Amino acid sequence: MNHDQGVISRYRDYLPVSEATPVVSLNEGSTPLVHAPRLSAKLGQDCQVYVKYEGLNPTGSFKDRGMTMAISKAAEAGVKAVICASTGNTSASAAAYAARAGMDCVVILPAGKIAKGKLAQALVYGAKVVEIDGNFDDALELVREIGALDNFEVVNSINPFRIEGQKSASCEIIETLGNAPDLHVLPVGNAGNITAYWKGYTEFHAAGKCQSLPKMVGFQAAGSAPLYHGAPVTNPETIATAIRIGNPASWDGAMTAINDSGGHLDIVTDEEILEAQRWLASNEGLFVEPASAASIAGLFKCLDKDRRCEKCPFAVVKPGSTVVCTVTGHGLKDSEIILKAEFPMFKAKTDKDDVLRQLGL
Ligand code: AN7
Repeated sequence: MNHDQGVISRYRDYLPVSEATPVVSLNEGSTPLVHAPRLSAKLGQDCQVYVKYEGLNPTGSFKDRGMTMAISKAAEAGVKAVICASTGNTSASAAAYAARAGMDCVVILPAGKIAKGKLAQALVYGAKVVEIDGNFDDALELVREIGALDNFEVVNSINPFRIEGQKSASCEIIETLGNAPDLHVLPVGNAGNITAYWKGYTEFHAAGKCQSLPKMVGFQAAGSAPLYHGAPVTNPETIATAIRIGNPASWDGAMTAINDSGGHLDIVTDEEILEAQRWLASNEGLFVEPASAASIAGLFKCLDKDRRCEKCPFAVVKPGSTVVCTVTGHGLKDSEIILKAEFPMFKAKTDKDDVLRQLGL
C-alpha cells in the first residue's frame, strides 16, 4: 500500500524530484474547495465563489505544501538542520516536517507577535525557538546570515523548493473545477504564495490542463502594504500577524503574477479583516485566521463600487464567472483574537428554567 498521498506523490511529474529524493510528507494538500453560496449570492450574475480551505492541511496552513518539498530536498542533500524566520505558520510547518525527517529545526520569531497556537506548534514539534526583539523582516535577515554559514538549510520561501510545492494548490483547483477560475483572490505577506499559484497556473496551462488563466488579485493589510505602496515598510503593523511583513522576499514574483495575469493588488484595514473573518464563520461555517480573512475582506471591497479602486478586475466581471478565494490558515491558530473581542455569552445556574430565562425564551 502507498501510504503517501501528499503533494510530491501526486504532482511528481511537475516537481524537481527524482527516485533519489526521500519523500517527507504528512499527506498535505487535497484540501477542500468549498462552494460558498452566500458569497456567490453577493456577487450575483450566476457567478460562483469557492473557498480553498487551506486550514485543513496537517499543520493548519498552506505552508505544508512547500515544506514537504523543502524538507524532502534537504533530506536528499543530507542536511541535518533547518532554519527559518516566521510570523508563525512557516515555523509550525518547518518544525513538523523536520521532526518527521529527524532533523533539527531552529525558528526565529518576532517576540510577542506570533499567534499562541502557532507558537505551541513550534514548541511541541520540538523546534528550538528563538524570539527576537525585532519584526519578521529582521528575523529573515538574520536567517539569511545564519543560513550562509552552512550548518543550516534555510526553509523560508527564498528556498525555491517551497514555491514548487506550493504551486500544487492551483493544480488541485484546476482539477476540481475542470479549468482555472476567472479570478483568484488571496492574502499577500512575504508574497511566496501568490508567486507559487501563478507559477502553478501558467505551468498547468502550458501542459494543456486548463484552457484559461485567472486574474490574480492580492490583498495586503493596510498597515503592512509594501507592494501596494511600492516601497518597503519599516514598521509594519496589523492584527493579522501572519502578514505583518514590511519587505516581502518574493516581491518580483508577486508583481509578475499581478501584472502578467491582468490582476490587481489592494489593501484592507484590520477592521475589514476582522469583520470578514466573522462573516465567513457565521455565514459559511468556515473559521479562518485573520490573515486568511484578508482575501474575503478583499472580495467584499471588490464588490463595493465606492471602495474598490478604479483598476479592480471585479468592475468588469462577466456573468457566470468563477472566483476562488484562498483562505490560508485555520482560525483555531489564533483563538485569542476572537476571545478578546468579548462576544456576548450567557451565564446560568445548572437549571433548565434558568437557562431558558437567561436566553430570554
Ligand atoms: C495564514 O509563516 O510568512 O504571501 O512566516 O501564515 O506567501 O507570505 C506566513 C504567511 C497568508 C502570506 N496567510 O503568504 C510565515 C509567513 C497566512 C500566512 C500568508 C501567511 P505569503
